[in-house]
Amino acid sequence: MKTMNKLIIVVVILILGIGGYFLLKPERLVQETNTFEERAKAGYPVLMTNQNSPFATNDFGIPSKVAKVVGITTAEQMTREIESQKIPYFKELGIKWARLHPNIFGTFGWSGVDPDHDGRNLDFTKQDALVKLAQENNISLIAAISPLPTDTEWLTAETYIPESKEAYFSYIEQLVERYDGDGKDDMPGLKYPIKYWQLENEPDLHNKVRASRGNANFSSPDEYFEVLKLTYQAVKKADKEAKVIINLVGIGQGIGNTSINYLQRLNELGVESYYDIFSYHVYPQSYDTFVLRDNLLKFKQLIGSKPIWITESGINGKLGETEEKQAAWIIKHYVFHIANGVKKIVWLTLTDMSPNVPEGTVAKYSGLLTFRLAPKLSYYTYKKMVEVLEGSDWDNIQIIQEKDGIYIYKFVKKDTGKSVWVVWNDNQGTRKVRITLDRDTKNVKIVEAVPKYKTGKDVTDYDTAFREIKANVLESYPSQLEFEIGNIPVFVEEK
Ligand SMILES: [Ca+2]
Ligand SMILES: [Ca+2]
Repeated sequence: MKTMNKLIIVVVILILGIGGYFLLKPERLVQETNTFEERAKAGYPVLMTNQNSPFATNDFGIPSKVAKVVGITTAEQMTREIESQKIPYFKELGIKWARLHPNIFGTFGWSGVDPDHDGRNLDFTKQDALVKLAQENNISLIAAISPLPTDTEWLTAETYIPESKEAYFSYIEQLVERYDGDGKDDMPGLKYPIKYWQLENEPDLHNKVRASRGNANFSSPDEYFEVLKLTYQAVKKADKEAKVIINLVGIGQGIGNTSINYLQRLNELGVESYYDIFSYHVYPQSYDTFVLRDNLLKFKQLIGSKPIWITESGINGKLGETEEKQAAWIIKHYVFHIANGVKKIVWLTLTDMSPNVPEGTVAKYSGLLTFRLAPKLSYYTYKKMVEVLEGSDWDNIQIIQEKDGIYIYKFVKKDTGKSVWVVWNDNQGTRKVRITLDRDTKNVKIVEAVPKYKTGKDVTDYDTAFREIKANVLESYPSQLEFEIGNIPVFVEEK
């Protein structure tokens, strides 16, 4: 703090009494505290206990279509619905992050807070309710910004680029300012600020769909870049620390190289100066790890050193596929990506989609619960995964093996220093694997990551639902562990 400023504060405080201190404190401190730690000490909002957890789901808000069907029109109704239908599962699964899609009821997209699009008199009633509900339940939010937030707008809008750039800029600036937790114009009672803002959901897919209907420019890379530049500048103006996330639909799912071509064009335009985190979606039509690897490498080649998040993911569990396959894939998907540098992975949905959704819809059966809220095997596997891996040192994961269809990774728990290996086998039939234990490891427990039943309905006791595997300890130093593995991933935990 400059001496002159200090002097002015002291003088004002002397004149106004202690009220003068509170009058001046927020603004002064805001200017000078740049880190979360400093702000915590200064008594400002912090969200950082959750910060590094990679486990997230998209399913905290209510999709606007669903809200319409069940008749939700107010913030109170929305809150009650989320409290009863979603929060209990977030808690039991141990998930601390939620990403808010732009199409939810109470969206952070432009129409959600400023329906007349003039950048003035923003109404945050529904957004505040979402933020309050999240922080009361120890959930941190990733929100999506969009010039066109509703389901139908991107299908029919004439232009993607905001008519008034000033109004759009003002919407973003006020939005970010309200939830950044710097003490200036914050939501009253804000404890967990929003520091991650994703611009738009799958703009490349929107472009592809609109092109097929005769408007090839709509949401093109050039248009997205235009909006991104505005967005990035407005976000940073309100909050230097905030991170801007760009998003693409991903590879596969019958959309070929749409995302790759789109990203190449964005790169030509100079996109790297206008985002902090790259994100894409993962809905493969294969349960094999090499597909995940192939897609990740393709994107990595195009984004330099930017961090990567996966902001939606799921696997269909197509009709006729087993619950076991879906559950096993969750482990492969999370562990492979986390070990290869992906910092957050958002699971699309807690529950399967409504029976009215057409068969073949890419994520219809990707829920952890059935549409009737019965836990599937994947529910217990997700819970187990969070239980075993949460609190790992995420910057210190060893890739032991990624070849011959065998994948072995080693995590270290930050609080105890104990190791956890995750192992799976993508080959048909069983394979023998060997892992070398740490020098001081005495006991390990090997547990399958998927319950030993056919469906989640058969699981009556979580604690005894997972099969333990016996291993041979080979005469060597450090000890080696040898065991057989089929198509269910296992955790090897140091005890
Ligand atoms: Ca307005
Ligand atoms: Ca603020």
